[in-house]
Amino acid sequence: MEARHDLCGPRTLFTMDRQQFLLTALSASAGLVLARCTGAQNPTETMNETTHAPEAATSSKLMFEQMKLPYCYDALEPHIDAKTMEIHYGKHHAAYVKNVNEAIAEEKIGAATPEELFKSVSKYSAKARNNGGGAWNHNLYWEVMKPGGSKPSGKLLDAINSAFGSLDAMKKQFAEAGMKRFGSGWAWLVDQNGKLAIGSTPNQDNPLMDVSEFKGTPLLGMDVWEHAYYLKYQNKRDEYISNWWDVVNWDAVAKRLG
Ligand code: MN3
Repeated sequence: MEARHDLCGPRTLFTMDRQQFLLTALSASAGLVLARCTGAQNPTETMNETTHAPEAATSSKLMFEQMKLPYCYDALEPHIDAKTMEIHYGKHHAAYVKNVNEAIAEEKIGAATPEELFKSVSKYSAKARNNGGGAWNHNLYWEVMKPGGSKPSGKLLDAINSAFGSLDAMKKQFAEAGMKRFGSGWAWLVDQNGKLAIGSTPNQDNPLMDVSEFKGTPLLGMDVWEHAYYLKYQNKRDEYISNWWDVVNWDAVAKRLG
């Protein structure tokens, strides 16, 4: 496969083992652009074996998967630094995926999809709720970012203007949701039966969960846990949020709106 982007500087061809081949095939089938990163910036090197998708294909049980990062750890710099990305994706997210899959097995959770699990998440353990949210929310977070970002247009921009008056007004309200979330959590732009709305959830909850006060179909999600920004921004969550817009992939948001 020919890389369409040159995000990661000089690189050499690598030999794929079976695992990498499967990941590559999956990513290609999902239409993702594979960024072939080098050395420590290769996200596949930190992926936990238990998080891999091929196992899910052979299991009838629900299994969360950690998406292949479609860009390198340093690709969102200077807004999000490489070290934060490496730890966030390789450690935090990988652990959520591993732990929710453990909880599904331990509690014999019969849901067929993450959405189905979230709809009745109050029936299950804190382990299932926190790690299920963590696994799903971060896949969305990686997906709605890309190097250089993009701009909303068409139907999505119309929906934003209709709900909030303007893109700037929407960004202001979203930033406030992120700032007002005390402690750890997420800010969300959601679709509520055709109307866009903004809100936030604590910890790793999301608007698909029955326990959430704020509900809807997530279109855009911003992680406001300190682990998402502390290395670079320390206590300045407001700076992380204002810089984050420069890496938002509005094309991915538009796809979710459908
Ligand atoms: Mn996080």
